[in-house]
Amino acid sequence: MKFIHLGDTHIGKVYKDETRNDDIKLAFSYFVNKAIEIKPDFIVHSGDLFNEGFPRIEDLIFVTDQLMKIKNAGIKLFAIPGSHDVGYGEENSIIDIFDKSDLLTNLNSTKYLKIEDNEIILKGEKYKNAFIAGIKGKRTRAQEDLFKKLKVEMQDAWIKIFLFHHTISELGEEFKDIDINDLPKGFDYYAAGHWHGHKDGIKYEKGIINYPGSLEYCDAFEIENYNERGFYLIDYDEEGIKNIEYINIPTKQKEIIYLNVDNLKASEIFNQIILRLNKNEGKLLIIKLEGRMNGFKSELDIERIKEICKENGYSYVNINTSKLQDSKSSEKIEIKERRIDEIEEKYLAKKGFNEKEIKIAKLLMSASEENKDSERLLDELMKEYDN
Ligand SMILES: [Mn+2]
Repeated sequence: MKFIHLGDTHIGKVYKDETRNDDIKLAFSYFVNKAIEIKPDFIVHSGDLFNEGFPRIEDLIFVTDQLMKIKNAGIKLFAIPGSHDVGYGEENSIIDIFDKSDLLTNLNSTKYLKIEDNEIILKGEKYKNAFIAGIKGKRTRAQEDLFKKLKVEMQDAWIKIFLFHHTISELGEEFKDIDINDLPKGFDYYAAGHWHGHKDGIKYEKGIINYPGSLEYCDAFEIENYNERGFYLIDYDEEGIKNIEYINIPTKQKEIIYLNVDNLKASEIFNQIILRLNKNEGKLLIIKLEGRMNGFKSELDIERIKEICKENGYSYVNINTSKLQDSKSSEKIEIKERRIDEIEEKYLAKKGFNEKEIKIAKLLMSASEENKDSERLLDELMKEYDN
């Protein structure tokens, strides 16, 4: 018998650039076709099916169509709400609409989850000799309480699967939002979501934890830093897990251009970038500018550069100037700023804020200095908050 594990599909308005949102949908429909071809006994989705709690109608229609295909192929889909689609008030989720229309099973609907004073009782579902249970993600920071109060009504099965949507310190101490030991024990396969990288084979008790990562890159950072995108296919029999395979989702090719602009004028930077471009058919392009340019950032015609990139065939262009300095920022002020920055960081750390919270605070503090537009700031804040 076999099942598929995927997560973080983020259908919706992830990018301002709609071509990327279409790429994300393309990855999902590729997945659905592939899954129908594989014909597993069932599929588990570890959260963030949608990018927002209130998706656009077009996104709802798209997902409905795709889930219908899975259903018509006779494949059952089990899911938990992720931090993005958990819904406001964290009571109901967009996932419930699909649960009620029988296109998926929300493992956290009232049928499976009972919240009492001191206990959270979690029932799972026995299906095709597998026991499947899971706990939803949270929009706010995970309450360790929730996991400590969790009582799973375990059932005997060939394989026991637990779905969750949180990060653990095995991904890096700074990213952790729950302690690995708070996860319920006794499962064979922990289908994890929330972490958009791809990390498999984390050992826990007698089981393993797998993070498939996002099905498509969800921002410029992911394009630059992550390589494989995909999902897991797990074979099992009466003795448990037999084999696990990571199956790739084809994404667009990417190109990253790193450029040191020390002492270059805006026109020279412009020319250097243009020289590095290649004719192509739809590549994703990230341009990272570093160093201190001669002149001012405002002299760089970012929009014109993007236009020329598109003319060369690139389907998506991101120009990262966060490490670009110009003649405005004098050395002395910079050193002073850096020291204040460090002091603020140490102060906040002493106050018991975690790294994520410090990052958000720093973003807010930098907002007035850099004159960030409110939408971009909100985007960055949400990213820090959610991912
Ligand atoms: Mn996610």
